[in-house]
Amino acid sequence: MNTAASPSDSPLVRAARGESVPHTPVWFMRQAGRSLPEYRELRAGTTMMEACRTPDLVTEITLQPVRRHNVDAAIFFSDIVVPLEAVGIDIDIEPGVGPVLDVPFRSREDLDRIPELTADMVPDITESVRRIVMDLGATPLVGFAGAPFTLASYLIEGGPSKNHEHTKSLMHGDPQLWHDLCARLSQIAATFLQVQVDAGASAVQLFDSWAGFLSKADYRQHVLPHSRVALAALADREVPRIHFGVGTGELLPDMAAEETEVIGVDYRVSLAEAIERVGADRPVQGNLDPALLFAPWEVIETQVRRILAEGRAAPGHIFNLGHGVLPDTDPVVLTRVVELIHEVSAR
Ligand code: 1CP
Repeated sequence: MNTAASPSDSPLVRAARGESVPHTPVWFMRQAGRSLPEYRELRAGTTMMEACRTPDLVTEITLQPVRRHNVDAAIFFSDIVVPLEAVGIDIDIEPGVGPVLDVPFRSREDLDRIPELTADMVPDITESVRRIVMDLGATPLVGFAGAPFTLASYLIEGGPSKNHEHTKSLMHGDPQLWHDLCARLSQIAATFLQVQVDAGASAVQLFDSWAGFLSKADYRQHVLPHSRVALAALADREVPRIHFGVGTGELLPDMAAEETEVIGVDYRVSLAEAIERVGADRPVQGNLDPALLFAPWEVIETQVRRILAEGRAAPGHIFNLGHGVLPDTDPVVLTRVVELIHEVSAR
């Protein structure tokens, strides 16, 4: 539902700036993907990485949830490791697993093998974004990148990790190499975001999915400074920046110390508590627990109403889940949630 004349005047962008909105805007992390039968059909026979680099597929997959659910934004269909593959890293996205590397990155020589990302390495991303933006009209496209720590974890562990032990061991055992690696990754993340914005994305989100595994001290010293560089690289583009991490309740005040426009909140902290932690002058995004989409409708409705009410304490609220849509989620429920949010929050 978007009656704005242009994406820059859309409810999502207005909420991110703390301006008045006709209703609370909503989109869902992982709204494109396995919860949609039309996605599964389109993806059949194509690897995830191939799909991410094919503008026809990226455009259609990005638009599918917008058409179906009437959400207030599209999220660019790609993956946080796409820019790593684009600079020549041998990385794959395995079905049911996620990003994997045959040879993990753990030494100075490994780092020297990672070049900087330049826009001419990802012409397909520019093309995909341009096509999507043309089709979306006044609905904004959210571009995204993985934050340096989360990207580093995949590179160093060689795939998804429960404990991030090699990553933390390198962070503390060779802080100089850690910082050099993260500096390179923040350049890659920044350029990936800039390419999307320059092609027409109206907002960006930096995903630091695994930051919740860090102590506050490690986050401050070894991680946040690099995310800051990636976020600051967008400052002159004048699009709202959303900074999101999973399990980051304890880190919210530090995340809010950055100049980003919106703080993403995961589902482990209530939105009311999160607003207290980030300060009442900051727009927030979140935070329905994606697992609750499997509960009876009355439960979902109560939670949605509670989150909308709590969100009113912030100058802007973008409704979202506290993490991505789970693959077995009934898409009909997602559409109903969007309707409910639009109805309850209409001003
Ligand atoms: O076969 C498939 O359908 C592949 C599943 C899939 C999809 C649909 C992966 C593999 N990535 C994606 C797309 C994707 N990834 C999007 C765009 C779609 C949308 O949001 O609607 C986005 C924003 C991401 C970002 C991403 N990839 C993150 C950050 C967000 C998050 O969920 O925390 C992370 C951590 C990844 C890595 C990744 N890629 C894929 C998987 C299964 C994972 C996670 C693996 C793990 O647990 O470590």
